Amino acid sequence: MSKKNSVSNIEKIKQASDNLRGTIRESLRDEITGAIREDDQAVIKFHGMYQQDDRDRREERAAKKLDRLFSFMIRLRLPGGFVTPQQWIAIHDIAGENATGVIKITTRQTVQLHGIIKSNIKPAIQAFNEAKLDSIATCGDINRNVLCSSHPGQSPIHAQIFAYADKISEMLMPKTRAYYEIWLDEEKLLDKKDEEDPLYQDRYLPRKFKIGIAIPPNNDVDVFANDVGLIAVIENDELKGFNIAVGGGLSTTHGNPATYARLATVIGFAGSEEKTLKAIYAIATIQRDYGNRSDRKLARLKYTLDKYGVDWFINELEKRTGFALAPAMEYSFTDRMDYYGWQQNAEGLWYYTVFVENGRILDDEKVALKSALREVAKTGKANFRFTCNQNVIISDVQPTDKQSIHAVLEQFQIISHTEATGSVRKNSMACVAFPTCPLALAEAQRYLPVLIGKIEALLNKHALTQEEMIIRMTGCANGCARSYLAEIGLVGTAYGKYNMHLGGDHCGTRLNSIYRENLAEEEILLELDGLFFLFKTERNKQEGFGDFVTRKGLV
Ligand code: SRM
Ligand code: SF4
Repeated sequence: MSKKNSVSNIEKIKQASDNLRGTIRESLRDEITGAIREDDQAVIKFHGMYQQDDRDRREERAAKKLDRLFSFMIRLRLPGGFVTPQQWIAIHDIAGENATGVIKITTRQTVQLHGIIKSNIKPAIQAFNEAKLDSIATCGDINRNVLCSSHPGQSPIHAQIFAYADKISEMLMPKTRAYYEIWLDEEKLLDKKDEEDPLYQDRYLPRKFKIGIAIPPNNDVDVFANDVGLIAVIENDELKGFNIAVGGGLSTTHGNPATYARLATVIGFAGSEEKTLKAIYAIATIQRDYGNRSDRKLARLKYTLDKYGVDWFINELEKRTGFALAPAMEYSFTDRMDYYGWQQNAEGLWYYTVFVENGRILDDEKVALKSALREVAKTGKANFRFTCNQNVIISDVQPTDKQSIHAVLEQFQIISHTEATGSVRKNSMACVAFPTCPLALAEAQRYLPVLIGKIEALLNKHALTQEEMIIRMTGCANGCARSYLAEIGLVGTAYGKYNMHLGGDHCGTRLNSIYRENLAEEEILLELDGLFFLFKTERNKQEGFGDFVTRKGLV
């Protein structure tokens, strides 16, 4: 049968899964292996978990004729990336008791815990539940964690806009009780009608579905990388509504020219909450009904949009919502960086943004970040907000408590750690890659810190250390650290080899393009040395690196 006419295997698994139950219970009971059954590996994603194995130990274990060292990663659902101090302590403890101990902040404003063995998944989920945390729908063919610009000082109405992340997440949650039955021992549903799902039905979406909300002028969420991007339109501190952008997505596949990164297209403006939510829901239904269900490489909304055309899409959206979007309102982005250090919002509350290299919260030889953040949480005087740049904001601190929180941060050298870090490192991001990501071709988060050190030496040589250059690295072409939106993007092609992409802009409105292929470290540094020299000598005043290479036609 031709690939074109047949649905993919994952589609069959979803439909046969009894609303995402699969045989997960049986898989969990099987003590012979640390893995779960193959079909369940697809189903469990909808519960926010991935089966993985330690890739560093594959060879050694294969030589000993041992099974791979299986474990699971759990990703939390945190719309807008917000947790209370009590929830922070719970995450800290669960990471220590059931996982590797590292709390990994993701590029989509949530956290992942890795290395959870099969028998520890249920205790971990139950402990999360006690802290009012869940991992529902953070993976799988469904709406994922909803992003929102994280810096409360950005706008006096930040809280009002931020609330949309939660509303959208709730609206697009699956109706199945599978998560509650399997992990939280809720009684089995007798009447399946109670979980009928008009949105997802029994086939869910053709692919993952991502939504982000940006509050201009900061595009910290990289709004155009989402299937649906909302851009808040604010006039005189009043929320007028949202520009709606559709069809963003970054992933490509090496050697498959049919795949491409695409920025979302702004299709209009929704001037009320009702219209905004209705439009988002309808967009999800269009993707459900028209998305490609045979080739998963071409199943994201961006391909649906390009296949049928933007005009068709707008028409279809109008049919489904019963109203037309208004013409898009003006907006402008100037930035997408985190505002490190102390900031204050319009209500006078204080926020401290801590630099977390590649989102890895742990105590290491450089800084005891994990202990410090637990100490802060123990005071009960600050919330925590994750940013899409993989950092954490100690937030909502009353002016009267600022000094005591500052003292904790000083005691653990978090202030000096954040202040002493150079701007290029502070703006860099890497995805997880080895040893847990099964798709990694090259290192990313374990290697970028070392490479940045060498790039810093080059910047120093060319007197460019103050530049706010955005460098991002991913271990494969999926682009999880949004490397295609970096000024310098390094995309893994093989172990130790990267494609170099150049020319993204500073605010995430231009994709970069490939400059050189399959470079090893030495070649990367050699190329950058030459480019930095040109940049230093031929740039226009105030011109960013990405704009420079684009103007010069270097890519
Ligand atoms: Fe991603 C798959 C990690 C953000 C595009 N991503 C994966 C998996 C789950 C590998 C897998 O399928 O087994 C990685 C788990 C590694 C591990 O060991 O933890 C993984 N992705 C991540 C995270 C943790 C990177 C990070 O270091 O922060 C990010 C988690 C986000 C979250 O909290 O939900 C992460 N992934 C992204 C982004 C960035 C974004 O959304 O802003 C992208 C590009 C944007 C996009 O979606 O187009 C991204 N990840 C992918 C893709 C390609 C999807 C596609 O359209 O083809 C895959 C592979 C897949 O789905 O088949 C993938
Ligand atoms: Fe894994 Fe590739 Fe995503 Fe990196 S970009 S986490 S290597 S899937």
